Amino acid sequence: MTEFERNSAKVIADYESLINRRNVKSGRYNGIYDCWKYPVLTALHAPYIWKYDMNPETNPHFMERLGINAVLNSGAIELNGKFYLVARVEGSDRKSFFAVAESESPVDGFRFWDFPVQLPDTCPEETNVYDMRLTKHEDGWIYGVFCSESKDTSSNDLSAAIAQAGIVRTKDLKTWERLPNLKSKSPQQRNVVLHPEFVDGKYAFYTRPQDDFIQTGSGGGVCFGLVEDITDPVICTEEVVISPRIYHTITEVKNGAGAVPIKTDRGWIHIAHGVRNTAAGLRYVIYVFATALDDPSKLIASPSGLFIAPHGYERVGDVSNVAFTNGAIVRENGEVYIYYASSDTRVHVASTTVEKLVDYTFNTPSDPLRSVDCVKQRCELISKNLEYMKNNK
Ligand code: M1P
Repeated sequence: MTEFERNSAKVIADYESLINRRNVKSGRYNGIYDCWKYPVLTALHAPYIWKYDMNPETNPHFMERLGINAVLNSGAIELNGKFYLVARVEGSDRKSFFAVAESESPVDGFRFWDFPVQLPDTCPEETNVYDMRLTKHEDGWIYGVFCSESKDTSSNDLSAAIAQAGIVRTKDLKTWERLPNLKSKSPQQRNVVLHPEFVDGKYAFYTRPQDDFIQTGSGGGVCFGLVEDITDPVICTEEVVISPRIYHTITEVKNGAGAVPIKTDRGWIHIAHGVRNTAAGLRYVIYVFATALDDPSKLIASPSGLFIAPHGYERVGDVSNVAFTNGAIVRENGEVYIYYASSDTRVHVASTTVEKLVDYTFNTPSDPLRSVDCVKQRCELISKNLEYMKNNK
């Protein structure tokens, strides 16, 4: 057996056993959602035909020719009973691209299609693309809104970049039409999400204005704005803050919309991310808030604190201490699958139901913002529990 035959056989066998591995619940309990043990996508889920030259004559050592560094932040959608993740795949050259992974199951078996998404090249200055949110819109299209990153040529800083919201649309995840980037008053935008329904007859966007590529500066949080014409997407209303950054909370440094909001009887439930600073650097966690059904820009519930934090090995990766989501699937039977990436390296799934999400969102007390009041809040819970337990021995 040649080196090529031996090594290629192992790579193919390992790949198939990874894709076919069944997932199991991790056993971590909080009553709100179940975490699943194995990541649903990692760099190792990238097909070998993306990386190796499969011809023994030109690749006798069976070397990787184009490496994959990470698979992270994925949009998610269910179509015709199948589950699709449109993941951010980062090559070992640091450039990200989108690729569709398909499965019959929401928790395992995701296999990438042979070819990554080949976006129409309408934006010559664009260097990098990432973090697509997939919105099944009531106009009949599936929209992908993503970060389009270009070099900031007005700056002497080699790393200076500009983030904008790119927009594509598709009916089948195969053919993608590129629309112009979203225009707003903010110099930069990231973490932009399209609302699935028209609001006042217009397209509604959750935005995250920012002064700088990394720092949001004067950007006050997750905002909301309307667009008249999706083929000429200009925010025509004032961008109003709907989930603000708040001192000494999980959103102090910045926050951003995540999955497309979930419509429930009680309101739109948003699964977003918040960022705080620590001596060890930024910490990204996932949090939840709700807005009104008749006015998705009106905050109506703000459960206190974080919803999902990076746990155990999830805390380590290319950008450590990060839990980030940009996709969730809500099934007709009420099951909810939240796809989140850990530390910009791999994609996990947590599962819950609409009923539990509503309970969590509307029955978790909000953050009283001061330690003394947090203690009061906890003491109230303890007292009620002791009373209840005494009377129900
Ligand atoms: O590295 C963590 C995340 O950083 C960015 O999020 P934000 O704009 O809120 O800082 C995004 O680039 C995201 O891709 C990344 O996971």
